[in-house]
Amino acid sequence: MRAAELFLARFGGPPDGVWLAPGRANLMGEHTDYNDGFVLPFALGQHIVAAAAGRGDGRLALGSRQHRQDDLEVAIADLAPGSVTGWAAYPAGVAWALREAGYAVPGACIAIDSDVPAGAGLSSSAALECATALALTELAGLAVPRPELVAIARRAENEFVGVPTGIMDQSASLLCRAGHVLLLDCRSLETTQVPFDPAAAGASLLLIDTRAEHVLADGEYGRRRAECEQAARLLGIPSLRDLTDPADADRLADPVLRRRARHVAADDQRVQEVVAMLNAPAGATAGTYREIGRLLTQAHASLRDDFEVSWAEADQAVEAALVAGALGARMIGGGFGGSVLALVPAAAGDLVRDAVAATFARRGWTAPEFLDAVPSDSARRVG
Ligand code: GAF
Repeated sequence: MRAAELFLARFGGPPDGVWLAPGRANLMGEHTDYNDGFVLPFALGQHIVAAAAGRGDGRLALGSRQHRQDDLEVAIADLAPGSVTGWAAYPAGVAWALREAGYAVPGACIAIDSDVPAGAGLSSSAALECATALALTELAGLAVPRPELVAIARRAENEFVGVPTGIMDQSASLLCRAGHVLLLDCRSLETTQVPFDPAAAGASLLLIDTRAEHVLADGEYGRRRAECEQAARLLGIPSLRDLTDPADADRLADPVLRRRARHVAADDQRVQEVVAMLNAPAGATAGTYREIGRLLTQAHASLRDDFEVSWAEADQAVEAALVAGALGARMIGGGFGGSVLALVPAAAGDLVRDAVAATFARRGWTAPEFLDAVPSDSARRVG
């Protein structure tokens, strides 16, 4: 990517450094993070890249290859929630959140480039926050521990941009390790790196961007959060994390709340099952991945029927992938658009792609995009 060239063109000199932060996919545990539950994401090999230089006048200047018309320059002291909109709200929000956390950010020029497809549900927004957070803190010589940076990036998204997300995406971008999935307990914030290498067992991970753009801010995500909170209140528990048996959701009289609670409890359980299988003393075998595939497909049904966040293109992509030989597949992320993650025997990769593409073509839908998902390292300095 060419963030450094963009920096030169936009700001007239070389950057002091270049940082990148990855997008993420989530193996298991969807809509569990804001219920204090468990998630199992991994970082992708696709990144947001931030080329940046410090400046001492308290101003933040931002440019992006993907949003050329929307350059921005502001005084950090003037930043307040709502004061910046559009893509620049994410990096500006990080400068604001750092300031709110008591860190002095002297100012910076930042040029952004990306190969994380936007709107694909792969957390390009969290990656933008995390690349900015690393650049701003390292330029200012601030040693902020990663877990604190996660919280700062999330605060930028929740309070400055105004999107009520959980903590999964920023955690994935800042804490994941190549060849692993990250087990995150969203209540204690304890993290465990779990070895995850489907290639060693003859399988691979395929992301299918359904090209139905996903928008978290449109109200459905917030509505799901509110429903979960109400379900927990009615069940007399602090959060749905505490519903350890999905069958206990039957105590809820309201059928919608019952379904929401059942999904969350069942997905928390599926996270634990996948982790137990990956950590089995015998190591992960082809059989392990077949079983993980089965759980993926089960999770899709739960997201579609109980949590009701799936969309037509995702349902069809899952179905076509399974018919063509995938071990399992499910929608990932917030829902209502974005991507499907399929676990595929290496030999069936082309068949699955062709089958999904043909299904979309038959329905006259925009052709899907395919991406190999390789569990990769978290955010870092690269120049
Ligand atoms: C989005 C949110 F940003 C995450 O916090 C998480 O809730 C996810 O949807 C659903 O699991 O990516």
